[in-house]
Amino acid sequence: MSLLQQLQEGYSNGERLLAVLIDPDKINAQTLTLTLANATRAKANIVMVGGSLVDGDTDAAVRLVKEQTHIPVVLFPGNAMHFAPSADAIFLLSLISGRNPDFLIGNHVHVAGALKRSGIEVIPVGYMLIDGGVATSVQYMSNTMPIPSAKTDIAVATALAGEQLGLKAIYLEAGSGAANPVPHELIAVVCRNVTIPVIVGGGIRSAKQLQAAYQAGATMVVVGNALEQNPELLLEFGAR
Ligand code: 1GP
Repeated sequence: MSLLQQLQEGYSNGERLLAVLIDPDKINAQTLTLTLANATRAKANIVMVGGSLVDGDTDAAVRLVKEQTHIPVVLFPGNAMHFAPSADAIFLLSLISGRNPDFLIGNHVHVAGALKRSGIEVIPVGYMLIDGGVATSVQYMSNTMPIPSAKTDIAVATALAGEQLGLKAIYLEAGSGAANPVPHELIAVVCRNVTIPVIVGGGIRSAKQLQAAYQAGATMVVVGNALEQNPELLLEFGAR
């Protein structure tokens, strides 16, 4: 079964899927080993590798992760340069909350041939930045404004447009290290209005916040920053 099929099945069955995000620039060998061991114990469904600013070698990071875990690795690219053929799949992000053509289609054109030649699974995702209370790297790097977190009508219309364009999932992103995760109400109203899986990430630091995102209807929740600081947190995320 492809990863997209797993995501869709998770959506249909109301499963609570978990993604662990690894930033290739912040890999510390000891923390990585512990994080991946805990990810297995917490039954994480995927390991995402990437970020909005990656300076190092993404493919080397993916290979390092794959040496240590059987959990599928999905690329989370900040731009076309972050393609790594050794990953199992890529979230091909179209930044539909923004109006920067480079992140809607430009980078995709640059990497399209390499993606096709590699045979990697491509999962087209509508990526939506939601204001998380602080300016985040992804806002700066993409030169786009997030949707204000109280403007649920704009979020719903954007997510619907993404679904109507044929994107296979919606990613509600408060930004890595956000002060506030995507609000429960916004997740809930988006989930009520689309019929594709919703992925939620950014600023999730506790089991309570994780549960809140699932209760609001998220099919998959992404956690990164908090695990860099404390990989043991993953053990609390196992009983979700
Ligand atoms: C960021 O959604 C992811 O792109 C995860 O965010 O690092 O804040 O968990 P955190």
